[in-house]
Amino acid sequence: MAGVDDEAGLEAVRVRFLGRSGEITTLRRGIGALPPAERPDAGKVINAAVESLEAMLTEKSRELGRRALDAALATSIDVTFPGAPSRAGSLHPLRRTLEDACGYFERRGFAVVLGNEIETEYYNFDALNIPPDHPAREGLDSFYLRSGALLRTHTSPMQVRTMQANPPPIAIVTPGKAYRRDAVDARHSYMFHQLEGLLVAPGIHLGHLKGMLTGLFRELFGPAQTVRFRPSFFPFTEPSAEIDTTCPGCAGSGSLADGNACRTCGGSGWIEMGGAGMVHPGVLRESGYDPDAVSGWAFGMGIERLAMVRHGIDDIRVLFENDPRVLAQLA
Ligand code: 2NM
Repeated sequence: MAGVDDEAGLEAVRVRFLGRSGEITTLRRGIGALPPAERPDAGKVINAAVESLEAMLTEKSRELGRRALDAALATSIDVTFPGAPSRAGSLHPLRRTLEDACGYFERRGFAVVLGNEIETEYYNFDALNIPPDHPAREGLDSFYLRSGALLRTHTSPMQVRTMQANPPPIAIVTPGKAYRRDAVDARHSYMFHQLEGLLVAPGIHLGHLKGMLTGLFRELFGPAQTVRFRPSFFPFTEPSAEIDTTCPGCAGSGSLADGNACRTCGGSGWIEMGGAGMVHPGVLRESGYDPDAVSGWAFGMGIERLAMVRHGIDDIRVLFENDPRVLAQLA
């Protein structure tokens, strides 16, 4: 029985001993030829042999059945087994911040305008009142193509293009990629995402922008945000300002609960989010608008910076490495 490893082998054993001309069957038939006194004992011995053989055959048959089942399970799919739960994906934190910021402006009547990342020097610089000797124009600061075109250094070219194609009033935001020849570190990347806004109509002033930005930062960072303008300079705006908002890391106090200076804002209570100003009369004129009839504000900020402040990220590279474990935390 030890050598039997399939049902056919088992049947061969059964036939050999218990079949019609099997060894035990033959012995049993021989009982009638024995002297009557010996028949009962011979019958008992034979019956015992049959019983024990049948028990062995049954046990062996069960063992073969178990082995066949194990082998079948090892190579087949158990459709009743619970599946591994599928992980749901999520929007990248940059995309979510971009969509939330654009949504804020769209709900207030602004149109979202997208455009080419390859631009001409005219739209990227000249039309924006950026002089020929400006450092941004040098090949060291911007990516030029052999054709003389370049990767846009901001999304402002789309704002000029939109003004040239549409009479005032105009209310747009232009989110998208911009490129500068910066070395990559915790705060810089050669590619980043910009959100620029533009509102041109009769009587527009910086107070309108301050109100819009206050609402934007409250939506992205929390209800206690305020906005501060600091004087600055850009060729395409006059006057120009840096945009600060209440530091969400210390609620504008500049210090933490333990008495130490807030590390997010360096203790000032404010963080810089971008630049802004009243669109320069020369830019309006170049766009076909009359600077005596309309005025407009414009602003620009980095979407990476917005997302970093929003999520408490201190290194811009986190947003480009796309480690799924990090992205899952930011979902
Ligand atoms: C900024 C800061 C200030 C800006 C100006 C214009 C345009 F096209 F209307 F002239 N678009 N964006 C602007 C103004 C951008 O980024 C820091």
